[in-house]
Amino acid sequence: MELWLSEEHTPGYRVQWRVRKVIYCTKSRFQDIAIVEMQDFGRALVLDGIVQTTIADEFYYHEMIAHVPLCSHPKPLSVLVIGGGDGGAVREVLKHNLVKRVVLVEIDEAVVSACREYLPELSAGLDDPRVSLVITDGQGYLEGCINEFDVILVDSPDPIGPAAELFAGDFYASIFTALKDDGLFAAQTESPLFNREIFSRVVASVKCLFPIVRPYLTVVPTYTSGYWSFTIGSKKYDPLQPLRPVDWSGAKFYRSAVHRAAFELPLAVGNLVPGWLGTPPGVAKETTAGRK
Ligand code: AG3
Repeated sequence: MELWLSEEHTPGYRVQWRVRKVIYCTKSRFQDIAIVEMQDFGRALVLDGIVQTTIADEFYYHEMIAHVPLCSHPKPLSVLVIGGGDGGAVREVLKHNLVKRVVLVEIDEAVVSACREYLPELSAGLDDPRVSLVITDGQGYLEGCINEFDVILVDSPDPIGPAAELFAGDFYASIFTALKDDGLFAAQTESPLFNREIFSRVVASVKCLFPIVRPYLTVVPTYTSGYWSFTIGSKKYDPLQPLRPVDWSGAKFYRSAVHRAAFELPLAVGNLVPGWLGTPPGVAKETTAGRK
Protein backbone atom coordinates (compact mmCIF):
# COMPACT_ATOMS: atom_id res chain seq x y z
CA MET A 1 0.00 0.00 0.00
CA GLU A 2 1.27 3.47 -0.87
CA LEU A 3 1.01 6.12 1.82
CA TRP A 4 1.55 9.80 1.01
CA LEU A 5 1.48 12.79 3.33
CA SER A 6 0.12 15.75 1.46
CA GLU A 7 0.24 19.44 2.41
CA GLU A 8 -1.92 21.80 0.40
CA HIS A 9 -0.71 25.35 0.87
CA THR A 10 -2.74 27.14 -1.77
CA PRO A 11 -5.37 25.83 -4.17
CA GLY A 12 -2.52 25.58 -6.72
CA TYR A 13 0.38 24.30 -4.63
CA ARG A 14 0.60 20.98 -2.88
CA VAL A 15 3.61 19.01 -1.62
CA GLN A 16 3.67 15.27 -0.98
CA TRP A 17 6.07 12.94 0.77
CA ARG A 18 5.99 9.17 0.62
CA VAL A 19 5.52 7.83 4.13
CA ARG A 20 6.80 4.37 5.00
CA LYS A 21 5.06 4.14 8.32
CA VAL A 22 2.95 6.13 10.74
CA ILE A 23 4.83 5.62 13.98
CA TYR A 24 2.62 7.50 16.38
CA CYS A 25 -0.49 9.54 16.16
CA THR A 26 -2.63 11.27 18.78
CA LYS A 27 -4.92 14.22 19.32
CA SER A 28 -3.96 16.56 22.13
CA ARG A 29 -5.97 19.39 23.64
CA PHE A 30 -4.35 21.69 21.08
CA GLN A 31 -3.68 19.75 17.89
CA ASP A 32 -3.24 16.52 15.95
CA ILE A 33 0.25 15.15 16.55
CA ALA A 34 1.91 12.55 14.34
CA ILE A 35 5.36 11.05 14.03
CA VAL A 36 5.86 9.44 10.64
CA GLU A 37 8.74 7.74 8.89
CA MET A 38 9.24 9.40 5.50
CA GLN A 39 10.97 7.59 2.69
CA ASP A 40 13.44 10.38 1.92
CA PHE A 41 13.60 12.47 5.11
CA GLY A 42 13.49 9.96 7.96
CA ARG A 43 11.27 10.53 10.96
CA ALA A 44 9.16 13.67 10.97
CA LEU A 45 7.01 15.56 13.46
CA VAL A 46 3.70 16.59 11.89
CA LEU A 47 1.30 18.96 13.69
CA ASP A 48 -2.18 19.47 12.29
CA GLY A 49 -1.00 17.98 9.01
CA ILE A 50 1.99 20.35 8.62
CA VAL A 51 5.55 19.02 8.69
CA GLN A 52 7.42 20.74 11.53
CA THR A 53 10.76 19.03 11.32
CA THR A 54 12.43 15.97 9.82
CA ILE A 55 15.56 14.14 10.79
CA ALA A 56 17.10 14.77 7.35
CA ASP A 57 16.77 18.55 7.23
CA GLU A 58 16.13 19.74 10.79
CA PHE A 59 19.67 21.12 11.14
CA TYR A 60 19.11 23.67 8.34
CA TYR A 61 16.54 25.24 10.63
CA HIS A 62 17.70 24.53 14.19
CA GLU A 63 21.30 25.59 13.61
CA MET A 64 20.14 28.84 12.04
CA ILE A 65 17.48 29.74 14.60
CA ALA A 66 19.99 29.21 17.43
CA HIS A 67 23.52 30.08 16.31
CA VAL A 68 22.83 33.29 14.43
CA PRO A 69 21.37 35.07 17.51
CA LEU A 70 23.65 33.35 20.03
CA CYS A 71 26.83 34.19 18.09
CA SER A 72 25.59 37.80 17.90
CA HIS A 73 25.45 38.24 21.67
CA PRO A 74 28.73 38.62 23.61
CA LYS A 75 27.49 36.81 26.72
CA PRO A 76 24.34 34.74 26.23
CA LEU A 77 24.00 33.32 29.76
CA SER A 78 20.25 33.00 30.02
CA VAL A 79 18.16 31.83 27.05
CA LEU A 80 14.41 31.38 26.64
CA VAL A 81 12.98 29.21 23.86
CA ILE A 82 9.27 29.61 23.15
CA GLY A 83 7.65 26.72 21.23
CA GLY A 84 10.09 24.16 19.90
CA GLY A 85 8.77 21.34 22.08
CA ASP A 86 10.71 18.89 19.90
CA GLY A 87 13.91 20.13 21.58
CA GLY A 88 15.91 20.80 18.39
CA ALA A 89 16.52 24.50 19.12
CA VAL A 90 17.42 23.75 22.75
CA ARG A 91 19.92 21.12 21.61
CA GLU A 92 21.73 23.76 19.52
CA VAL A 93 21.58 26.42 22.27
CA LEU A 94 23.27 24.00 24.67
CA LYS A 95 26.31 23.79 22.37
CA HIS A 96 27.26 27.29 23.53
CA ASN A 97 29.42 26.92 26.63
CA LEU A 98 28.55 30.42 27.75
CA VAL A 99 24.91 29.41 28.22
CA LYS A 100 24.12 28.69 31.87
CA ARG A 101 20.35 28.45 31.79
CA VAL A 102 17.75 27.54 29.16
CA VAL A 103 14.01 27.76 29.74
CA LEU A 104 11.83 25.95 27.20
CA VAL A 105 8.21 27.12 27.20
CA GLU A 106 5.96 24.82 25.19
CA ILE A 107 2.18 24.94 25.24
CA ASP A 108 1.60 21.26 24.43
CA GLU A 109 3.09 18.65 26.73
CA ALA A 110 2.01 15.93 24.29
CA VAL A 111 4.48 17.28 21.68
CA VAL A 112 7.32 17.05 24.16
CA SER A 113 6.48 13.50 25.19
CA ALA A 114 6.03 12.30 21.59
CA CYS A 115 9.43 13.78 20.64
CA ARG A 116 11.11 12.41 23.75
CA GLU A 117 9.88 8.98 22.77
CA TYR A 118 10.32 8.99 18.99
CA LEU A 119 12.76 11.80 18.11
CA PRO A 120 15.56 11.47 20.67
CA GLU A 121 18.03 13.00 18.18
CA LEU A 122 16.18 16.27 18.76
CA SER A 123 14.91 15.98 22.30
CA ALA A 124 17.92 14.52 24.13
CA GLY A 125 19.08 17.97 25.27
CA LEU A 126 15.92 18.44 27.32
CA ASP A 127 17.49 16.32 30.06
CA ASP A 128 20.50 18.63 30.39
CA PRO A 129 20.66 20.12 33.92
CA ARG A 130 20.77 23.66 32.46
CA VAL A 131 17.29 23.20 30.93
CA SER A 132 13.95 23.77 32.63
CA LEU A 133 10.76 22.88 30.83
CA VAL A 134 7.63 24.92 31.47
CA ILE A 135 4.34 23.77 29.96
CA THR A 136 2.30 26.90 29.34
CA ASP A 137 1.56 29.40 26.60
CA GLY A 138 4.38 31.70 25.55
CA GLN A 139 2.50 34.96 26.01
CA GLY A 140 1.29 33.94 29.48
CA TYR A 141 4.82 32.98 30.53
CA LEU A 142 6.30 36.28 29.32
CA GLU A 143 3.84 38.28 31.40
CA GLY A 144 5.88 37.37 34.50
CA CYS A 145 9.29 38.21 32.98
CA ILE A 146 11.08 41.53 33.21
CA ASN A 147 14.70 42.09 32.23
CA GLU A 148 15.47 38.40 32.53
CA PHE A 149 16.89 36.88 29.34
CA ASP A 150 19.89 37.61 27.13
CA VAL A 151 18.45 35.79 24.13
CA ILE A 152 14.92 34.62 23.28
CA LEU A 153 14.13 32.23 20.41
CA VAL A 154 10.61 31.90 19.06
CA ASP A 155 10.34 28.49 17.41
CA SER A 156 6.65 28.45 16.56
CA PRO A 157 4.53 26.64 13.99
CA ASP A 158 2.69 28.66 11.32
CA PRO A 159 0.44 31.42 12.72
CA ILE A 160 -2.69 29.28 12.85
CA GLY A 161 -4.60 28.34 16.02
CA PRO A 162 -2.81 28.91 19.36
CA ALA A 163 0.43 29.92 17.55
CA ALA A 164 -1.25 33.00 16.02
CA GLU A 165 -0.59 35.06 19.14
CA LEU A 166 3.16 34.40 18.71
CA PHE A 167 3.08 36.64 15.63
CA ALA A 168 1.26 39.60 17.21
CA GLY A 169 2.61 43.03 18.16
CA ASP A 170 1.71 42.50 21.84
CA PHE A 171 3.81 39.38 21.93
CA TYR A 172 6.91 41.20 20.65
CA ALA A 173 6.31 43.92 23.25
CA SER A 174 6.35 41.24 25.97
CA ILE A 175 9.55 39.83 24.49
CA PHE A 176 11.10 43.30 24.64
CA THR A 177 10.26 43.56 28.36
CA ALA A 178 11.53 40.06 29.13
CA LEU A 179 14.91 40.79 27.52
CA LYS A 180 17.76 42.44 29.38
CA ASP A 181 18.90 45.91 28.28
CA ASP A 182 21.27 44.42 25.72
CA GLY A 183 19.13 41.41 24.83
CA LEU A 184 18.06 40.17 21.43
CA PHE A 185 15.56 37.71 20.03
CA ALA A 186 15.07 35.66 16.88
CA ALA A 187 11.75 34.35 15.61
CA GLN A 188 10.92 32.09 12.70
CA THR A 189 8.98 34.34 10.31
CA GLU A 190 7.73 31.99 7.61
CA SER A 191 8.38 31.77 3.89
CA PRO A 192 9.15 35.13 2.29
CA LEU A 193 7.71 33.70 -0.89
CA PHE A 194 4.44 32.13 0.29
CA ASN A 195 3.78 34.22 3.43
CA ARG A 196 4.83 37.67 2.27
CA GLU A 197 2.25 39.55 4.34
CA ILE A 198 3.12 37.74 7.57
CA PHE A 199 6.84 38.27 7.03
CA SER A 200 6.40 41.93 6.23
CA ARG A 201 3.97 42.55 9.11
CA VAL A 202 6.24 40.87 11.67
CA VAL A 203 9.29 42.84 10.54
CA ALA A 204 7.24 46.06 10.78
CA SER A 205 5.97 45.20 14.30
CA VAL A 206 9.47 44.37 15.53
CA LYS A 207 10.73 47.62 14.02
CA CYS A 208 8.26 49.60 16.11
CA LEU A 209 9.86 48.21 19.28
CA PHE A 210 13.53 47.36 18.69
CA PRO A 211 16.23 49.75 17.47
CA ILE A 212 17.85 46.99 15.39
CA VAL A 213 15.77 44.68 13.19
CA ARG A 214 17.41 42.20 10.85
CA PRO A 215 15.56 39.57 8.83
CA TYR A 216 17.71 36.67 7.64
CA LEU A 217 17.22 33.71 5.38
CA THR A 218 17.81 30.01 5.23
CA VAL A 219 16.62 27.02 3.30
CA VAL A 220 14.50 24.29 4.85
CA PRO A 221 13.70 21.75 2.13
CA THR A 222 10.55 20.37 3.78
CA TYR A 223 8.94 23.78 4.49
CA THR A 224 6.63 25.58 2.08
CA SER A 225 8.77 26.60 -0.93
CA GLY A 226 11.94 25.65 0.99
CA TYR A 227 12.82 29.32 1.30
CA TRP A 228 12.56 30.38 4.94
CA SER A 229 13.02 33.50 7.06
CA PHE A 230 13.89 34.45 10.61
CA THR A 231 13.85 37.92 12.10
CA ILE A 232 16.11 39.27 14.82
CA GLY A 233 15.08 42.19 17.02
CA SER A 234 17.96 43.51 19.09
CA LYS A 235 18.30 46.24 21.73
CA LYS A 236 22.02 46.81 21.32
CA TYR A 237 24.09 44.38 19.24
CA ASP A 238 23.86 44.35 15.46
CA PRO A 239 23.86 40.69 14.42
CA LEU A 240 25.35 41.19 10.95
CA GLN A 241 28.81 40.01 12.02
CA PRO A 242 29.19 36.94 14.26
CA LEU A 243 31.21 37.74 17.38
CA ARG A 244 32.88 34.34 17.53
CA PRO A 245 33.06 31.25 15.38
CA VAL A 246 31.32 28.10 16.55
CA ASP A 247 33.89 26.03 18.37
CA TRP A 248 32.30 22.61 18.25
CA SER A 249 32.58 20.01 15.55
CA GLY A 250 29.43 18.60 14.05
CA ALA A 251 27.76 21.80 12.82
CA LYS A 252 26.35 20.90 9.43
CA PHE A 253 24.91 24.16 8.15
CA TYR A 254 25.98 27.11 10.28
CA ARG A 255 29.38 28.75 9.98
CA SER A 256 30.48 32.38 10.21
CA ALA A 257 30.32 32.99 6.45
CA VAL A 258 26.81 31.52 6.31
CA HIS A 259 25.83 33.78 9.25
CA ARG A 260 26.96 36.87 7.33
CA ALA A 261 25.44 35.73 4.05
CA ALA A 262 22.06 34.99 5.65
CA PHE A 263 21.44 38.74 6.11
CA GLU A 264 21.90 39.49 2.41
CA LEU A 265 18.36 39.88 1.14
CA PRO A 266 17.48 39.46 -2.52
CA LEU A 267 15.49 42.40 -3.90
CA ALA A 268 12.18 40.52 -3.86
CA VAL A 269 12.58 39.87 -0.12
CA GLY A 270 14.18 43.20 0.81
CA ASN A 271 11.29 45.00 -0.83
CA LEU A 272 8.98 43.40 1.76
CA VAL A 273 10.99 44.97 4.58
CA PRO A 274 9.71 48.43 5.52
CA GLY A 275 12.47 51.01 5.09
CA TRP A 276 14.93 48.53 3.57
CA LEU A 277 17.88 50.33 2.08
CA GLY A 278 19.41 47.53 0.07
CA THR A 279 22.81 47.61 1.70
CA PRO A 280 23.26 47.45 5.47
CA PRO A 281 25.56 50.08 7.00
CA GLY A 282 29.24 49.19 6.82
CA VAL A 283 28.83 47.08 3.71
CA ALA A 284 30.19 48.37 0.39
CA LYS A 285 27.47 50.19 -1.51
CA GLU A 286 26.01 48.56 -4.55
CA THR A 287 23.35 49.79 -6.85
CA THR A 288 19.77 49.07 -5.94
CA ALA A 289 18.44 50.51 -9.19
CA GLY A 290 15.41 48.64 -10.31
CA ARG A 291 13.92 48.40 -6.85
CA LYS A 292 10.33 49.48 -6.63
N1 AG3 B 1 8.71 25.46 13.50
C1 AG3 B 1 8.42 26.04 12.23
C2 AG3 B 1 7.58 25.15 11.36
C3 AG3 B 1 6.98 25.82 10.21
C4 AG3 B 1 6.45 24.83 9.23
N2 AG3 B 1 5.60 25.47 8.30
C5 AG3 B 1 5.31 25.00 7.09
N3 AG3 B 1 5.90 23.94 6.62
N4 AG3 B 1 4.46 25.66 6.39
C6 AG3 B 1 9.34 24.20 13.50
C7 AG3 B 1 9.61 23.66 14.83
C8 AG3 B 1 10.88 22.91 14.81
N5 AG3 B 1 11.51 22.92 16.06
